[in-house]
Amino acid sequence: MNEDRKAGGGRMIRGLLRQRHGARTRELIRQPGGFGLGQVPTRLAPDATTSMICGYCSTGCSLDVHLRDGQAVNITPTTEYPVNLGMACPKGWEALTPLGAPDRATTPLLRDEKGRLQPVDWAQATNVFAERFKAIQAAYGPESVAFLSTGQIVTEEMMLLGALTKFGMGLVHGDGNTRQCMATSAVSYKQSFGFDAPPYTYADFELSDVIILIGSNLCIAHPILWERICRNQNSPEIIVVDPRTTETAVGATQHYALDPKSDLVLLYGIANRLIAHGWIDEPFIAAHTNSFPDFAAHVAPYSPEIVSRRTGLTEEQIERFAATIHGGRRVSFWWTMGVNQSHEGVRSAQAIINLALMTGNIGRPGTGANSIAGQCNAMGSRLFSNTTNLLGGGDFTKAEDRAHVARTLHIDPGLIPARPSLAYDQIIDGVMEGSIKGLWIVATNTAHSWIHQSNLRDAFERLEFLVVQDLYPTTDTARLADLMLPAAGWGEKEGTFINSERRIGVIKQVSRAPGQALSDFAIFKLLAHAWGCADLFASWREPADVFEFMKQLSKGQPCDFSGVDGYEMIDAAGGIQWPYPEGVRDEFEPAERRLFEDGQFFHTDGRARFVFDTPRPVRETTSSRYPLTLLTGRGSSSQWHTLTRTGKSAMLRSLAPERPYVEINPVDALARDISSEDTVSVVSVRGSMTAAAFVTATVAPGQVFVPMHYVGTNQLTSPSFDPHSRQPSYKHCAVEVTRLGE
Ligand SMILES: Nc1nc2c(c(=O)[nH]1)N[C@H]1C(S)=C(S)[C@@H](COP(=O)(O)OP(=O)(O)OC[C@H]3O[C@@H](n4cnc5c(=O)[nH]c(N)nc54)[C@H](O)[C@@H]3O)O[C@H]1N2
Ligand SMILES: Nc1nc2c(c(=O)[nH]1)N[C@H]1C(S)=C(S)[C@@H](COP(=O)(O)OP(=O)(O)OC[C@H]3O[C@@H](n4cnc5c(=O)[nH]c(N)nc54)[C@H](O)[C@@H]3O)O[C@H]1N2
Ligand code: SF4
Ligand SMILES: [Mo]
Repeated sequence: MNEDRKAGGGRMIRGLLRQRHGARTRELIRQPGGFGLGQVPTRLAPDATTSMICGYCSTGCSLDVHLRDGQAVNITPTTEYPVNLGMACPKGWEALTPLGAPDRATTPLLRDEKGRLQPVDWAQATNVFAERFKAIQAAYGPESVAFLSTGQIVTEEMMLLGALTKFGMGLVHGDGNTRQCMATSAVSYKQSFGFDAPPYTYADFELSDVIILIGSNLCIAHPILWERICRNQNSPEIIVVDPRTTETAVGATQHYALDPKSDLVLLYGIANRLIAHGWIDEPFIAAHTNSFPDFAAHVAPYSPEIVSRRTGLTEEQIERFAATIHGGRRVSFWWTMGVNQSHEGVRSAQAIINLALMTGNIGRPGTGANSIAGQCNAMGSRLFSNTTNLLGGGDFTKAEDRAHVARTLHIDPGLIPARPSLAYDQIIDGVMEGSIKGLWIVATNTAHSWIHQSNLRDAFERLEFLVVQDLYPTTDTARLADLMLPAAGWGEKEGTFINSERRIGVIKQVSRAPGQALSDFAIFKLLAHAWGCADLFASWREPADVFEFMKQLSKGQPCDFSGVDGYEMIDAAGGIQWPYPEGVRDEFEPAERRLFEDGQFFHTDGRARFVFDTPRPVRETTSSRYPLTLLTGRGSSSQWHTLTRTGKSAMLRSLAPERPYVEINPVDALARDISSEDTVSVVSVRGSMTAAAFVTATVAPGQVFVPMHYVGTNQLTSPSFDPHSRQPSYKHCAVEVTRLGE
């Protein structure tokens, strides 16, 4: 029945296309998988209820989707899922609404001679894609075309995109929005543990007696994880380290409002106190780490007096922080963008890891040095996007890793580049300098979210061909496209996501994409045909085939999940955390698992490393002209990034201010004669935005905060990057705020 429905839908589309297009399209649509998910009705029974993972944040809640007549009509949170235990945030409840938005892209759009985007059919769109990018490669070399992708499509699609571009189209450079977000965590873990491996399970939120949140506004950005903390029965100490008095800080038992970007100094200062008081786990350090003596020598100068001067915290606060760690039996350290988006994010994240290692707070329930991810599939992109890492967490520069991928995918190893990609900022620089002339952007809104927008817009003007693949032709990036490809969204296709605690979960098709929009998977397949490299992907018929390749690629890696049979098994288990290797199921059975319980890390000697460095100055300090420090981040739990999806829901819109706003301290407001609701201009040396003033003591004097959800925000931000992860430092630049006329 379900198969019949699928075939019936497929027939209809095929009929439609046959009438419209010529021999080339007929040839394309005869290929298996050419047109697939996205256009066909769901495989589910017409009135089914099914569960699937939410398509917004990395928490990875499970949602029950209720169908009527084969179409999803409503959502309730899944009660039996180990992640969300029956809870969901407003975005999850409203997840279907953006799919029905009136501005969904329903056909490919091509810019005509007059500069207008005009509807074209898929045959024309895919041919133009191949012709234009091939012509650019012929003129400027294969590396003159690059792609930018995402942590918001299913892993199977990321893997197909990474393989198509690099093994089929001869591209070397492609990065993703995960660079803006998780690059720092990935590099930190690799250097400290030997693999990009967040060690925790969410139950640790409930098992800790001291929970330390650094640069994380969990209440807003991961509300269900905050709910997990609220369920903790140990009356935990909750420490929040954030320059702002966030919603999370208000809910904490201790708030350390340090000066922006002084985390590294503070964390070294805490290590200094722990060592001075003898509050360290010497047996753990001796058995499972190396380089501790060097680290101890490094932090020796970070006395409370010096740290107090450089962080703005008092010596008593620094002592109390250290004593709280010592007083806990199960101490967990958690961090997000306040740490990662920094000019010294990697060393700051590692300073957190060092505190966990030196106190033996890792590998036990309720402990860990735990990076919380951002997007629903950031963890999938870290392993399978084929950008920084070779598919499956390998290394492009290692011949044996390339051979493993070539063997698994049955391709010639010579097709695999022996270098990783340039990072996002280097790709933009390449566009600016003219070495990159063609760019393909998939599921990210670069023209809003990238740092230092005026530079980005200049760079984009130099592109010869820009392709944007999105749900909406109305995004700031899609408006700049020469070719816009209409994609199916979450709920209109299938595959898997990996959440923050390494749990693989399944996404299903519960709704039909509008018009001619296709799943990203189907679009990539069509483009492979148009490019002439479809043979490479002949056995990649649908996402489930790619999942099999993913399993094989993971084999022997710390993320090995070769023991997972397939989507049905994941569903039945309530998600499965990696590792889950073949043949050893019993010991991998518990629903909640953490890493390093045996004290063995992933470096060849089995030991974790203490990595540290001298703190560096910020790129841009305040001045008399720009006397305020701008912080940016998430504004509310109902707003998602650039608002392309959440902005479509009247309910979600009603939960947050629609007008851009800037939070400013009463002292600074008074000095500028600014009251709440006044229209003000926020100006940096690079650009300006207009906003409503929100006078509030939640930001300290000398600091202001603007949410990232408004397109003006990144007109202000300064192009500063961590040298190891190349992650942008979105949360620090110098601005002035002035009142505009009445
Ligand atoms: N509602 C909602 N939820 C989301 C998202 C969303 O857009 N909307 N996005 C998702 C994604 S992709 C991500 S990456 C996560 C981000 O989740 P979070 O990282 O928790 O969110 P942010 O607001 O970006 O930043 C967290 C905090 O860092 C603080 N901060 C700024 N500078 C510093 C500093 O120098 N030191 C310290 N210690 N803190 C500092 C800010 O004041 C802010 O409160 O959220 C995810 N969840
Ligand atoms: N100033 C400042 N800037 C920031 C940050 C900050 O804290 N401050 N945070 C940074 C961080 S952590 C992140 S993660 C980035 C996020 O930045 P973006 O990735 O640019 O933000 P989104 O709005 O999530 O953009 C995703 C796009 O993909 C589209 N889309 C959704 N689903 C699909 C799909 O299935 N297929 C296709 N083809 N398209 C789809 C959406 O419509 C949307 O246009 O922003 C970064 N920018
Ligand atoms: S917390 Fe995250 S995963 Fe859960 S419902 Fe909200 S957006 Fe979705
Ligand atoms: Mo993110």
